[in-house]
Amino acid sequence: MTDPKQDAAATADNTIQQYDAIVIGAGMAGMYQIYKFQEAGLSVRAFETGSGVGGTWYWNRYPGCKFDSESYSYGYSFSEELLQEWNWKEHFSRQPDTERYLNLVADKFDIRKNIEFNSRIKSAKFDESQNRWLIETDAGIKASAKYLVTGVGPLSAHTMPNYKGMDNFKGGSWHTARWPKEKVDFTGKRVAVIGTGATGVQVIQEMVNMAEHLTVYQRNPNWCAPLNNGLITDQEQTDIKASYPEIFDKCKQTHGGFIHSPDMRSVFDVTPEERDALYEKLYAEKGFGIWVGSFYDTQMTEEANQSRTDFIANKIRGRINDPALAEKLIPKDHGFGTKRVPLETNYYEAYNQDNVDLVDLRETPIEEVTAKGIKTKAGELEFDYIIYATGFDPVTGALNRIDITGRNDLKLKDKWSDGPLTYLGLQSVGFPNFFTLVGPHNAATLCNIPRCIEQNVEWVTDLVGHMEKNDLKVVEPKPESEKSWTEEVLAAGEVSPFMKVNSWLSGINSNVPGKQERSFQVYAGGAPKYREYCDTESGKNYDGFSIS
Ligand code: NA7
Repeated sequence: MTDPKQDAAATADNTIQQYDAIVIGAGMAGMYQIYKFQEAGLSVRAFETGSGVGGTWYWNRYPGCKFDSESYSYGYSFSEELLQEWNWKEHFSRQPDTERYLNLVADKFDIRKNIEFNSRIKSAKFDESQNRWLIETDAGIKASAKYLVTGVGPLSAHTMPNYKGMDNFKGGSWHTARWPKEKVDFTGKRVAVIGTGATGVQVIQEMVNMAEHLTVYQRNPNWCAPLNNGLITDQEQTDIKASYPEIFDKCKQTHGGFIHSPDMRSVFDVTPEERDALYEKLYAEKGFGIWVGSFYDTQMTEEANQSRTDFIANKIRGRINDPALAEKLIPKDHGFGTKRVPLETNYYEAYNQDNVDLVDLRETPIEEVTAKGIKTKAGELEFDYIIYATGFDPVTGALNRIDITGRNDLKLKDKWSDGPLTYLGLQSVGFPNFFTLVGPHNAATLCNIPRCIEQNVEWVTDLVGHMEKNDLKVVEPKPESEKSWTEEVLAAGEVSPFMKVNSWLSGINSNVPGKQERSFQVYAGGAPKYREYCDTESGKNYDGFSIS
């Protein structure tokens, strides 16, 4: 292993810091990777753009930002002491509490000392003569390491629309993922929110009670379902703490790492009354049950999904006073659950309030943003604030924003220009000793993410341990491994409902050149199957990799 001091002295350019491993990002993946490398005795340095830990839970500080997974299924599972020490306040934790939790983790496991904050890595290049990665930050910091691990997040590269005149707006304006740290007072203000994905839905339902007037600009509606959040009572807290092993065991067995598992009956094997009774029950329960806990085939075929889609459409109709408005909020081009389902609290009821208007961008597209507001062909509306809840350049987006160069000057961006090519969504040929946690083609992106983060990190740490123990220098996938994994990803995608509609899950972002076509960015075969592939690979001594 590298002794940073000795190596720094040995290198010709002693301004280059030397480590065993560099981690990009100090979100939940990066933090756990730092901890595992520390535990393994490696010297590690993480570079993080933000001024604090948390990644997603650092940047997304908009009102209403919270988990859609049950809090106790989302936190780290690796430390029993941490599990017993931390009290989740709500069944679905809000961002401020989650950020506090992640800061506690950073302090408790002493990882902050190994993080360079306010540092964006702009380039990473593999030096074939040394078998080491050289990174450089925006601020000109240079560092070299044997291993480079990315924890950049699948939804961190936020995207703005390309409307004419956006810079001319004189009011306050920002993307939800760059919400100001200081409190903004919306009392008496006119606010516009553009975008109605999971983020837009969360911010709209809070903003309606904060602003004097709210105008929602919706391009396509999403199917939303109730979150049914609540405070965790003392008794529930005790029960949760006593049942963590069962909670995590359950998550391990389900397709997406959630605590909800499908009803193994076919929707066609039950009477319409039994069918609707299950939908009613799930609609009244907490979290994603209505999405992933329904009849198993509702997530498999359009025919099976139809009754659930009709059920939800009727729920929406029942919650909105104006029937014409309700129809605008009901998706007509895809079935329930074929995109990421936003969970909500009184979202539909918000549209019954006098201080809320919906602008349907399919009828009246935005022509330009003016100094005072937003102009469509129906006229100009004036605002004090414009909030962009317009999503992210998915999965490869954050990696593409770094200039990553492997062997023979091959750029990762170029290699993946027609779609990612990976082995297990963790490595790519030509990029030795380089690992992408929650990367493209990885099951973690379609998962209750921390559950899959822990699997990714532990697997990478084991492989690095194997390298160190056997004094090995480089690891990269064999071309045939990459080929067969990529085929496996495509095959799983072909039958996945998520790949049949446009959303970030199918790789679409209308604001990013080159992301207008659906592409297979995620492994849709499920977390258990993915884990099995990874375990098989390590079980056969990493036979799918070239290691030297
Ligand atoms: P999403 O789910 O990608 O949603 C983005 C929203 O912004 C969606 O309603 C888009 O409409 C809308 N959008 C994007 N670009 C534009 C432009 N140019 N004009 C108008 N509207 C636009 O991102 P979220 O942040 O809500 O959620 C991301 C994930 O984070 C979520 O799934 C959770 O897992 C956490 P569209 O549907 O494309 O018509």
